[in-house]
This record gives sequence, C-alpha cells and structure tokens, in this order.
Amino acid sequence: MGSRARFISVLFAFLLAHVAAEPLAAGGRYLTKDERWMSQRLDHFSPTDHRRFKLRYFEFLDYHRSPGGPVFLRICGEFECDGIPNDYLAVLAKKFGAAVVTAEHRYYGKSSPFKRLTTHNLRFLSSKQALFDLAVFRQYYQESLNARYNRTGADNPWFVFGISYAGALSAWFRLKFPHLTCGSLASSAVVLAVYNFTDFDKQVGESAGPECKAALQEITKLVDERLRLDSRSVKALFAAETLRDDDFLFFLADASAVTFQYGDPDALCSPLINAKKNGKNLVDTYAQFVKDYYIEEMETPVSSYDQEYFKSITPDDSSSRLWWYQVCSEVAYFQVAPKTDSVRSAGVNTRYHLDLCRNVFGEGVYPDVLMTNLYYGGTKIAGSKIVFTNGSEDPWRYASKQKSSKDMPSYLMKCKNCGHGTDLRGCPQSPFRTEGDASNCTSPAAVNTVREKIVKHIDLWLSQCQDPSKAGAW
Ligand SMILES: *[C@@H]1O[C@H](CO)[C@@H](O)[C@H](O)[C@H]1NC(C)=O
Ligand SMILES: *[C@@H]1O[C@H](CO)[C@@H](O)[C@H](O)[C@H]1NC(C)=O
Ligand SMILES: *[C@@H]1O[C@H](CO)[C@@H](O)[C@H](O)[C@H]1NC(C)=O
Ligand SMILES: CC(=O)N[C@H]1CO[C@H](CO)[C@@H](O)[C@@H]1O
Repeated sequence: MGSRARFISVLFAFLLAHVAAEPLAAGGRYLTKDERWMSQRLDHFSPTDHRRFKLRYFEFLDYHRSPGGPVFLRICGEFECDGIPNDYLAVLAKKFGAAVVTAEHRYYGKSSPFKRLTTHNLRFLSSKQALFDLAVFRQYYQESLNARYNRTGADNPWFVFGISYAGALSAWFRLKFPHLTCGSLASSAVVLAVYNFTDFDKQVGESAGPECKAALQEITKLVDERLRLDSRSVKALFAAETLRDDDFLFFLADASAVTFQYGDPDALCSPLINAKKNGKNLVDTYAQFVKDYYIEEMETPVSSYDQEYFKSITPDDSSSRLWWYQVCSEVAYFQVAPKTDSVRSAGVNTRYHLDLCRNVFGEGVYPDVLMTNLYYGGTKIAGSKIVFTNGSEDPWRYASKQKSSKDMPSYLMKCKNCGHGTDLRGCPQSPFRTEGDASNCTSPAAVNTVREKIVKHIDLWLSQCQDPSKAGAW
C-alpha cells in the first residue's frame, strides 16, 4: 500500500492506510502481512456464470490453542487490506487461544476481479456478494485448518469481528449465516442505510461543543460567500484549487468531521477557539489546519474528493471509486446538511450526492436504501449474539443500532475522544499511536468497561456454540 491515505468520508478506510504508512516495528503494528490466496466465485447468485477470481487473505496462528481453539474472523472493509493489525483483537485472540484470519473485501486492494473498473464491471461489488465470499472463505479455511491438524469434518468455533462498514458486515454475517459463527462483534457498525444522513452533521456539532461549533459555522458562512465572489482564491488558500466548488465544500466538511470520528477533537477546536478569542482570521486558521493536519499529517490526497478523478476506471488508488459505487448503489449515508443549524455548507445536499452518482457511474445509478434495509433490517436487524459498540463522539453512530436487547447488546463508550471503532482501536486514532491503546482515551475506564463486556459475551457464546446444552442459559 502506498503512502496515500484513503477517502475519509468512507468511514474507516483512512485508518488502515495510515497503519501501512508507518514502519513495521518488530512484532509491532501487524500480526502478519504474509498474504495467501483463495479462489472465489465472481457471482454467487448466478447459476450460469462460473467465472472465478482470487481473493487475498491472511492468517495468524501463534495464539491458536490447537486443534480445537476458536477462529476469529476479522472482516476487512472498504480499503486495501494488507495484513492483520495488531490491536485489541490480538489481545482477545491471545486470551481465547484463537487463530486470527482476515480476508480482503472483493474489488479492493489486490482482490479485484477486474482491471478495468467500469460501471458494468462493478456490478458484482455489493455487501451481499461480499458476505457470500466470507461464508465460502469460512468453509475453505476450516477445511485448511482440518488438513493442517490432520482432522476431517471438525468444526472449530468461529467468531466474527468488524469495524464500521466491516462492522455492519460482521452483524450481517451472523444474521445471514448463523450456523457459521458463534457470534459477532459489530464495532461502530453502520447497519442502517440512510438516504439523507443529517444526524452525521448534527453529531459533528455536538462533538465540537458550542464554541467550536460556532466557529465552524462562521467559517462555513465565510467560505460560502468567498466561493461566490472568487472561488479560485479561496480554494487555493486550502491547496484545493483542483476541486470543483461542490466537491470542495464536501472536502471542507469532511476535514473537520474526521477529527471527531478518529478521536482528535482538540487538534481542530483548540486553534479555532484561540483564533476566535484573539480576533484572528478564522478562515485562514481553518485553512492552516486543513493543510497541516488533514492533507499533510493525515496524508489525505485532495484528489480523494475529486469526482472527476473517481471517473477514472483505472485509478491508482481505486478505493474512492469503489466505495462511492457502494454508496451510490446500496447504502447512501449521504452526509447532507440539516435544514437548520448545520455545521457544513448547505451546498452539501442530496442533489450533490445524486449528481455525483450520476456523473461518476452514469444514469440510473442511485442507492435504494429501502431495499437495503428490507434485506438486512436496518436498526431493526433481527439477529442474535451480536454485540454492538459505539463511540459517543463518532458522527457515524446514528447509523448504528440504537437500542440494546438481550440477544444483541449495544454499548456506548462515552468520552471526549471516543470515536469510530474505539473498542478495538483505542484513541486517539489519528495520528496513529499505540494501536488499540485505551490509555489515551479521556476515559480509559469507559472503554475498558465495554471491553470487559465484550469478553464476557464472546466467552459465553463460544461456550454455547461448543456445547449446545448450555444454550438454555441464555
Ligand atoms: C494423519 O492421520 C492419518 C489417519 O489417521 C494417520 O495415518 C497419519 O499418521 C496422520 N498424520 C499426522 C501427521 O498426524
Ligand atoms: C432527502 O432530502 C431531500 C432534500 O431535502 C428531499 O427532497 C427528499 O425527500 C429526502 N428524501 C428522503 C428519503 O428523506
Ligand atoms: C498518550 O499517552 C502517553 C502516555 O500515557 C503520552 O505520552 C502521549 O502524549 C499521549 N498521547 C496523546 C495523543 O495524548
Ligand atoms: C446512536 C447510538 O449511539 N446508538 C446507541 C449506541 O449504544 C448505546 C448503548 O446501548 C445506545 O444508548 C445508543 O442509542
């Protein structure tokens, strides 16, 4: 993976990209980067199309209590997946004597069935196909474990994990294939496909707090005005003169949203609040932040907001195009400005997103969220043995499951920098520090309490899986 970060509004992509940019310490950021391959069917739902492609996966067996210990499947999402990160999941694996495996999501990274990513060729890119890939992988890997341990027909207890979109896949995997996993952890799982996702911006405002929110709103107003008067100069101020005006507004909105998403609110709010107090120019201050922090430190290429760039069918970093295809065809999560009191520009609206979908992928490509939610249940998902976790400051949290229930407990980690996937990744997550470390969360106890619950659920569900007579205990 190159040093380029991934498209930020795509949930989680950035994080893993950033891990890769760091040097590998001994036994450090990854459990393994040793890639393996399996053959997958291109279209799991066609009786006549028998084409296949190669899917990349990784395995880590050092902690495995062989031969009967559990297997933890860490689902990879909308990004190039080039190893198994060494975060809290590694701690869990050690505790449970589990093997850890992870498979790349079809189309991303090295697991693309096609070289040319035309809209036509993207038609097999969907969460439904990806879930089927995981089911097939699960069986394939179980057999390879059996071969390794010289067993036949044995079935280890499995547990699936995922963060963000992969968190939704984790919940959906347990929903659709309950016979293939004992349970699931769905961390910051965006299980609700939302068309007008106004809660995203609302949460940005809440996470910012009144002072910082007011500053951000003032900046939005000033930039909107300057964009009308002289769009070239204001975009140049942010080193983003290559972007169209509408893409530029989305870029600015995202640059602040991610600091809350990844648990680093002060990096943004401290300079803004200071500037306001000292009568300094707010737009200049924000521009400095965007350039130094978002573009430089977080390594966000401005092109990852450029819809003309997404049109390229052979992009050197294809994740943006791929994720936008999933957004435009299945899940939406359009991060539009609410009607009143928005932080982002009102120019980031439904029209913007729909036009982007049409411009990049062609007429007729738009997300039917009703169908997506009909298929999976949205926040009314009727699964079992799924743990949901959310971070209190994460703008994505309203696309996750709202209510806790006995069969699907949901926990909120509440602290000033609790963001996306904090249970597994710790905080802050940008720029990266020690992975999975909760000691830098403003309330480590908030995170550790949830982690203890996670351990209990895994423990119980694994034991029920191995000994069905215990199922009554639930
Ligand atoms: C594998 O199992 C077969 C059949 O029981 C046995 O003959 C063979 O020795 C075993 N091999 C290993 C490596 O344990
Ligand atoms: C989304 O917002 C647009 C613009 O405000 C509105 O026209 C549309 O009806 C909304 N769609 C849904 C599904 O809420
Ligand atoms: C995280 O904590 C360590 C020590 O506990 C400290 O040295 C470091 O500066 C902290 N990092 C952040 C980003 O707060
Ligand atoms: C949006 C959100 O935060 N959803 C839920 C996360 O989990 C807690 C605990 O169950 C709920 O209270 C939240 O509503």
